[in-house]
Amino acid sequence: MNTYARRWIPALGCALAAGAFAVAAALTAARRPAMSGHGAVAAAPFVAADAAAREAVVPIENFAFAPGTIEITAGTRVVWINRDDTPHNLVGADEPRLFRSPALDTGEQFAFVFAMPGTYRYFCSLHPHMQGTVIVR
Ligand SMILES: [Cu+2]
Repeated sequence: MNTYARRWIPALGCALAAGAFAVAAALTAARRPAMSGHGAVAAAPFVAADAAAREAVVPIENFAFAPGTIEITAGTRVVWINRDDTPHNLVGADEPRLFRSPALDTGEQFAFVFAMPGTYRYFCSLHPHMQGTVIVR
């Protein structure tokens, strides 16, 4: 093996490994897009072309939206699920109000598709200190 080949083969190996990792990450993200808000946010660049996977889930736990701020791409459906024993709801904070959910009991969910880029604040009108933000790119 000459010096040239010895220098380049490890570099090629690294590039292939990096590519394989990116594909594996994309597959993982596409199969599990809805387990948490954080995961869905991280997955967004990988699954943007897959309409079925464009969903982000925001659990409501311990009187908080978790995570409180999510970043998604336009067209993503956001699903909030109440994991508390107390009813909560979701109200768009800005006028005109984009959405206002009914009170969600334990295990109930509410979904909204964010079609347009922007920053959308919302809160729980039953507990106004519960606030969240959806950033749509
Ligand atoms: Cu609440």
